Amino acid sequence: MALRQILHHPDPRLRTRATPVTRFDDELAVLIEDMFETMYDAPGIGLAATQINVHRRVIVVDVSTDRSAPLHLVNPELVETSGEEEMEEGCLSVPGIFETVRRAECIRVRARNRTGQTFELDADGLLAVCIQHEIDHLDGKLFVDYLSQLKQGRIRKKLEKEQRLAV
Ligand code: GNR
Ligand code: NI
Repeated sequence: MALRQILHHPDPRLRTRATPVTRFDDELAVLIEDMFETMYDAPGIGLAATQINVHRRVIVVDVSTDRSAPLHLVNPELVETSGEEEMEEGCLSVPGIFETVRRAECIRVRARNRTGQTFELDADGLLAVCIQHEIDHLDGKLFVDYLSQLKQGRIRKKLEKEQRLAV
């Protein structure tokens, strides 16, 4: 197992559209293990492979407070959504920024597990928000994209400045 480095906005690699997984092999199992380790270490409630510069459609999620609900989804697809909900979001790739985003309240997601078996999952609340946030990452999208241009500009400047100071 290994910790992987998380890319930070405005890194252009976060804008990559991930491609579907076709081989359910040991390399995939290792990727998923590393993603859990990296997510728990951060700590965060979700992580998309995009964030560690692996452009394959894989996400991990655990919205519990005691690491008791790990979920991994390979090639996740929203098959149904309903309602609307606003929640304050953060992102490990946009550190220190927390803003309200409107998303679907209830979702049904279809995905495969690490051995390639298909399953469906119904989610609402924080889990539904988190899964939508992670699927966005796989499409090269960040939660800040939903904010006004003014806010997006301020956030970009703040993070660019922090990254200049960090080197
Ligand atoms: O740790 C995270 N918390 C969070 C809070 C509200 C909405 C979404 C999230 S996901 C985030 C981890 C992350 O960046 N995943 O991509
Ligand atoms: Ni994120």
